Amino acid sequence: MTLTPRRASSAVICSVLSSLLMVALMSGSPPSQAGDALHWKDAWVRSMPPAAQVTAAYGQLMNHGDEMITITGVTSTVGAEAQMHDVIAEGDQRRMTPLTSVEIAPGETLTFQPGGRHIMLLDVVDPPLEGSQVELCALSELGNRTCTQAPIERQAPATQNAHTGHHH
Ligand SMILES: [Cu+2]
Repeated sequence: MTLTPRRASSAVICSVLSSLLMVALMSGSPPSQAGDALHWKDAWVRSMPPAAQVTAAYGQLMNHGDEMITITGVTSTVGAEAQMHDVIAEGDQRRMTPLTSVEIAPGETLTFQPGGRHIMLLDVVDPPLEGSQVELCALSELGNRTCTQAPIERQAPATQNAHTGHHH
């Protein structure tokens, strides 16, 4: 008669222990070197007509590290605010939707490009001239900033390895 309750309580202990183990595994990730692992490539900002207040920035963010990097925001010296946007199809319509965070797996590249994911620069009061450079930074979940100088261009600049599709 005592076997049944004993079994039951050891089963409870076992499930408590395994959920404690789960918590330990999930929160015990080692410190990340995300600040050094992330690199910008081919960033550029679309030039804007004099009265415009909004433009977009593009480029690639490469994760050269061996851990997932979560991008939680972007900043720029142009505009009061920068947002990451995705473009989603809704029937025949294509609509922009803000991205609060984007994960970049080890060895992967996050691409911001016309027609796809892009960076929106909002509330621009003094549009930068074509040919000038502006700063673009990506912020990671761990608080790292990865910045680049992005030229103001009318259209996507030609890239040196556009046809190889291989970086590294
Ligand atoms: Cu947008």
